Amino acid sequence: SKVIYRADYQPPAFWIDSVELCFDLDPAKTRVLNRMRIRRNPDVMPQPLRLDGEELNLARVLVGGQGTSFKMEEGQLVLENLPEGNEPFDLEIFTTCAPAKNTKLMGLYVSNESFFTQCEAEGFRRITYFLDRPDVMASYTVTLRADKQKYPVLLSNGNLVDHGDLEDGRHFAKWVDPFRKPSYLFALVAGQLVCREQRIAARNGKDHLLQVYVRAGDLDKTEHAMNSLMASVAWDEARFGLPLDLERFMIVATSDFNMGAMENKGLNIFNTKYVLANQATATDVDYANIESVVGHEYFHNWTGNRVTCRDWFQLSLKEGLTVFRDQEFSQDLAGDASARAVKRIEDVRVLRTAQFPEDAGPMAHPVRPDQYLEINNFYTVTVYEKGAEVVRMMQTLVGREGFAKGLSLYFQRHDGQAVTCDDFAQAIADANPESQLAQRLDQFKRWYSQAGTPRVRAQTHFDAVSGIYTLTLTQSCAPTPGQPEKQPFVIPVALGLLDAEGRELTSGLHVLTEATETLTFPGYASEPVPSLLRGFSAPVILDYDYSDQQLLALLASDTDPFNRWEAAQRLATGRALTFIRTGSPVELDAPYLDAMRTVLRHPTLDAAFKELVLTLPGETYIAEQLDVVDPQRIHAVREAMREQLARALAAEWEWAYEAHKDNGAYRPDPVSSGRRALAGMALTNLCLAARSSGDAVWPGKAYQRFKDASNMTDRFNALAALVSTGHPLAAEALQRFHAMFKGEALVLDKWFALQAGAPDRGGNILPTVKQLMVHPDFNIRNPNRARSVIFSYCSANPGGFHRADAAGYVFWSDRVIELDAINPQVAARLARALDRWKKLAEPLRGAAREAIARVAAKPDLSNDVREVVTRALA
Ligand code: BAL
Ligand code: ZN
Repeated sequence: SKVIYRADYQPPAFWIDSVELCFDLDPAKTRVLNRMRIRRNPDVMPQPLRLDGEELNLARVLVGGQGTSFKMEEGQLVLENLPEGNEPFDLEIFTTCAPAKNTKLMGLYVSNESFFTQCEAEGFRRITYFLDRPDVMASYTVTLRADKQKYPVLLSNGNLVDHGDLEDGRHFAKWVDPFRKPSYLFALVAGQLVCREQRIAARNGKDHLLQVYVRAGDLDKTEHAMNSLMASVAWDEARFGLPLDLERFMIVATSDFNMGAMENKGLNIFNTKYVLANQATATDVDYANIESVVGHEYFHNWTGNRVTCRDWFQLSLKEGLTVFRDQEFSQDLAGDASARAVKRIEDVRVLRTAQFPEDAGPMAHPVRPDQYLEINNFYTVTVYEKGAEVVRMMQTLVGREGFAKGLSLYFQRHDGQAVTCDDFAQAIADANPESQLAQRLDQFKRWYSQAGTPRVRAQTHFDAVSGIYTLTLTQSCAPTPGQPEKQPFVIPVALGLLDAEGRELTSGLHVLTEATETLTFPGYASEPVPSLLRGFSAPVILDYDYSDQQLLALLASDTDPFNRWEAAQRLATGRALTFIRTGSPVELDAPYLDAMRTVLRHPTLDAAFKELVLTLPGETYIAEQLDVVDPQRIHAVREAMREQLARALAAEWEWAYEAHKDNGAYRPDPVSSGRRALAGMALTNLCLAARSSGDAVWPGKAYQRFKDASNMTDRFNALAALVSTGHPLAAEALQRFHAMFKGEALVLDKWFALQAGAPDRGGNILPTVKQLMVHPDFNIRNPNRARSVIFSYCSANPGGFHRADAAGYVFWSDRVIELDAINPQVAARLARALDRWKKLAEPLRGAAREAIARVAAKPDLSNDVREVVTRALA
């Protein structure tokens, strides 16, 4: 295993024009016959053919129907005696593999007695020997043969061209994909599945068949996924003129899946978590996630599949762009400006709590990385979410119309090709030659090459005599691994100025390109209030010494809803940091509490927006603002702030609960889910206030609601209110919940996660987590279940995880090592939980280092985990 560098990219020495795959499916031993039509790449010096393969048993290799000599080198099958010249030739490879033993869930594996595949990034090589790289695009014909009773449904990419019975109770299906594709988009599914079908007519009148396949018994949970798919098809046509190019589009759900979902051409394979929903089992958040992931995978059909990546360093070409597209899709579906802003705030929250720490830690990498040991480690929030922000900035710079034009040019130029991030940026710029993007394209592309989160420091000055207001913006970016110095970025800064009464005086977009720039605004009688980085117009940290007065003014009346929310975040963060740094008692002041009260009672603000404003910044976000981190102290301060908000606003919470608790028939739309979110938050606050007063009424009401709720959102929120406030009724409610949803794996995941993520009281969570791991329903091999317990504790419960006795870290290192032997991808994700160990206060810092070193010292680690721990210790 060695480090791969972007600079070393070489085009392939051979092309594979077509592939005929024939599978005899059997869990213990599946036979794979692979017939390829291959030719030399005339642009590359003649050299041997090196095919990737992993954990395969090779039975036979034929060239032009004849046996041939071959050798194995570094796991690759090397063929030297191939026909010379540029004529195509046939290569036939016969291998077997063992899907039932495949616990990595990469390549061909068995889940619930069905077969599934996962080939991105490098899983196809676990199915057959191949040029397993995205710039080799071939036409696929796939024949599946299997026992008909056990595997009645046989699916692969494209169109079903033939099927029928065979001897011995077996049957077959033959699929032809009309589009050339890279191997990572190959898929097959075989098993006992049922499906929901929908026929749709596209704008051009063409007929399409949409299908959602699930296990029998889950069909009543497929309506929302199907609706989301239909909405996705309509949206991509309407917004970008991109039609569905397939006669048949299938989604299949599996409960064993490393990622969220996979965009295989015409045969998307999904984690059940992002398909299955009905009101009894799924929350509003689940519904929203399903909509966005179904959209995401569908949008890949153009951005990823029709135009794919030249190499894996270009991953953000498809991922950043497709995340941007799914974010826009969700916003467009959400409706009005307020609902759009709510979605934007949620996206920014993810970016700041997950990506900013990544960008400041040992795994920091550019949106287009320069090197990797294991590509699976680079399916990151940087490549995805920061990549989406980079695309969003392009849209901001060229405008919505200009961006759509740029995307059209991109497809006009590159349809059917494997290309680079440069090609994408060039197309957007070329379609908008007058734009600031086009004029500063090279500088803009530093967003692809430079890691780290830029800081923009704002300083303002008001000259009362001349009436001139000046705003000075200074950008910088801290060093990241391998990048000691950074050049200035192109930073679109949307801004506005308000007067003392909150009226907007001016607004606009300033594109910051120099290290420092000063803007002057003449003609003001009094000092305006600046509203900076509206809508979070760039993925940067904005440093500005806002006064409380300014923040209260922005919260009350900024025309930009994002910055209204941001003002509340700043008010809360500033207070939390003061309590943490000074150790002074947590006492929230009247102006802050009054402002929160006003928001909660506000006559026109939406419930969803109120819920976001009243949610305190997360512990991880607060930790990022500190140089030295004591997670338990952060947790204690945040909890104390929460409790004060609960008590001081008790009357308002009661009003909020009563006013939002009843919502009629369940619908997961933004308005009613916002109301449920606020009602749930109110209930938690009322239980929290009851804890200090000893009052039993609200916990009783929460328990009652938990029992009576007609949907999972209300039921789970009530349960969480009891669990998170540590009320004695929680135990009973948890037991009841488990009994109610015994057969519902995704609901049990919630049950596990709620307990593993609960606020720590005197060190009780780690023992709880250990108990959960011996529960009969726990299974470490199932990624969703492992995440629900182990990740909920190690990655999402800092107060419980960072224990002074280091027992959390010992648990972590044991689990990383245990998981690595089963599923390196999942293990490497868990390994990231200690990314920010260098910031921890002693003795945590030393203990964390020791735990990482303990993992690193283990022989035979996967590349996945080795890369993470090596970088952490560097
Ligand atoms: N391509 C991997 C899963 C996704 O991003 O859609
Ligand atoms: Zn994706």
